[in-house]
Parts: sequence; structure tokens; C-alpha cells
Amino acid sequence: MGSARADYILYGLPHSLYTGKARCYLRNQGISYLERPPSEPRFAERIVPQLGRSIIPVLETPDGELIQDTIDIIDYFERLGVPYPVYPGTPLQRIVAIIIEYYGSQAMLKHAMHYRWSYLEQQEAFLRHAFASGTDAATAAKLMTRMQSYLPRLGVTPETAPLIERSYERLLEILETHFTEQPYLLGGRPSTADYGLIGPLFAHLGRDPVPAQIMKLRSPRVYRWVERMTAPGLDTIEYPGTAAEFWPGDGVPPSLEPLLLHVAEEIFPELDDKLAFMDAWVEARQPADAEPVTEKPHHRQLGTINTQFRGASVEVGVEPYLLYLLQRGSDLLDGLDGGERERVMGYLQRFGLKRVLPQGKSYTVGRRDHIEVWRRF
Ligand SMILES: N[C@@H](CCC(=O)N[C@@H](CS)C(=O)NCC(=O)O)C(=O)O
Repeated sequence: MGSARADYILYGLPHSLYTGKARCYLRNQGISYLERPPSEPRFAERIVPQLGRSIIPVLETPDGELIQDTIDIIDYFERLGVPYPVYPGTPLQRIVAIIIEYYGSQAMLKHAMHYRWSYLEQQEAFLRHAFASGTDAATAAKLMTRMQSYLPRLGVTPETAPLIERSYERLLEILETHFTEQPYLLGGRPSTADYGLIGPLFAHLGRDPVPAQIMKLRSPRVYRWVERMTAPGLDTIEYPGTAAEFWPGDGVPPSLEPLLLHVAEEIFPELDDKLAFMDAWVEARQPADAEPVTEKPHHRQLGTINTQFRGASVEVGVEPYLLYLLQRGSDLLDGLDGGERERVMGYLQRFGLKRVLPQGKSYTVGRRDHIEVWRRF
């Protein structure tokens, strides 16, 4: 494959959501790498100062270049050339993949964090072991407390907990049906949609004892997809004769369409409200191009909004990062000619997904020196 060389280092952890996204990609593409924990002294001494914050996963290339953010890690290898490129070459599939990636790596933080921390008592030994790896019990306890403190701002409350569980069960049902026919979301090979979903569905929901048990009992094919995503290459033994290709003709497999409805039901009005909050924030503050999105790099949220999750009121934090993710879809849409654009928008409209990709804004979010920054148009 391309010119990618061995000896990449992935700083990450077995139970980390975003490490899972990057690790699956490296394994599926056959890229040789070593995983090291952030508890290694070198991480604090050499990596954190260069990144400006402590965050995983981080890829260190054989040339010593550091890449943070799962999107940037994936894009780095896509540019070098990999056996199974993950961005479909046609617009509708590519946009649908980005929307599902958004759902998995942003909207599903609720599901991931709820099942990890609301069932602490039932899975405490497992989590204490995970969080103590490479460090001591006291540091693990501190980290665990910090992680639990994120729940309310993600919209995980006693009122939303049952709604989150119904949503997870519905997701399992949809995916279980889909995987009776297809090994991956868009057909015969993984796309960026699969990598978005695998973050929560591996590290938390497919691995922590309580949700993993639910997954195994209710949706064995989803569990197999998790194994498939974490395997080297394409682990598709149940689908003999399936070519490693996306669904033909820039279409979406019909069995995946219920997922699009599920996503639309769930991400609104929260996403609308977050985008409106950012519009007002940018209008009032007029940040300069390339200015960091928050004052301190380890702060992710600009502020909080009151919105709804499946009809329940929630007060959630607004992370500009969501624009970093969605802008790739907006750019693609902007580059289409009228007819193509109409076709793609018409399809998204059928599922109530027309407003997912921000359009006509004077700003977006990019990256400079490993940190999310405002970009002005
Ligand atoms: N957008 C980043 C998110 C990475 C991220 O949130 N990583 C978590 C671990 S899964 C982290 O390092 N959290 C540190 C903290 O919240 O203090 C990516 O895609 O790489």
C-alpha cells in the first residue's frame, strides 16, 4: 500500500472511544503500528507540550510528525493510499457517511457515557482496571470522577436515561437487520460511517460489561460487526462472494435507510440549537480567522444551551468541533452542480436530514497546530 511505513505509534487506550476509531482504521488497512499509553513519560514530556493539551488518540509518524484528531489521522493515511479508501467517491454516499460519522462520534456520546457510568456498580471492577492501566488506583479514581462529571452536559440525566436506552435498543435492531445482508454500513467495505459508529460501539457499548451483554444478547450481528471492525483487513466470512465495494450507483442500501430516520429523529432540535448558538456567538464576538475556538485548548465547549432530546429538556454544552466534522459534507455539497445537489438534497429531505449540513455561514471550524480554530469566509 502507498508509501506508508511501519513504526507508527498510536498513543491511546483500550477503553477510549476515539482511540477505537483510529485503531480499527489502522488494523483494517493493514498499517503496522505500536500502541502506547499516555501514561508513558514521553507522552507528558514530548507529546502534550507539542499538542498544547492532553488528548488521545495521537499518531506519531516515523518522521516524528504528530497527528491528533481521528479525522486527521484517517485523512493522513487516505492521502498516502490505503487498500480500502473510506470516503466513497460519489456525493450522496459520501455525505451520508459523514452524517452517520457525526451521529456516531458526537450524538452517541450520550449512549456511550450513559451505559459506562450509569451502571458503574455492575461493572466497577472492569472500569477500575481499565482506568488504572499504566497508572495507580488513586489517579484512576480521579479520572473516573472527571469522566462522570461530563454526563449532564452531554444530556445524560435521569429523565433522558430511559430515552437513551430505547434509542440504543432501536439502533441495535436497525443494524441487526442491515447486517443480515451487508458486512458494513455502505456495503462491502468500511466507510467513514463505520468508523464514526465504531467509536461508541466498540470502546463503550461493545466492551463495557453491561451494554456489551445487551449487544450480544439482542444483536449478535452487530457484535460480529464490532469484531469485524477491530480485525485486520476485512473480516467478512459470513458474506461469501461480497466484493470489497460500496453499494452501487451512489445509492444507500435500503436496509440502512431506517438508520437515517433514527439519526434525524434524534439529532434535532439539538443540532439546530447548537448551530444557532454558534451563529450568535460568532456574530457577537467576531473571532478572527485562525483564532482558537476556546480560550484554553482543553476546553471544548463554548457555552451551554437548553434544548430537547427525544422530547425531554436537556442543557447541553456546545462543541465547535461538530462543525469541523460536518463542514466536509457542506463543502462537498457546495461543489456540486445544480442537478446533483438537488438529487442529494432531495434524498436527505426524505429522511428529515436536509438541515444537517450547515450552509451559507460566514465561518466554520478548522485546525491549526493541533487545535480547533475559527475559519472565516
Ligand atoms: N476530536 C477528537 C476527540 C478525542 C477525545 O475526545 N479523546 C478523549 C479520549 S476518548 C480524551 O482524550 N479526553 C481527555 C479529556 O476529556 O480530558 C478526536 O477525534 O480525536
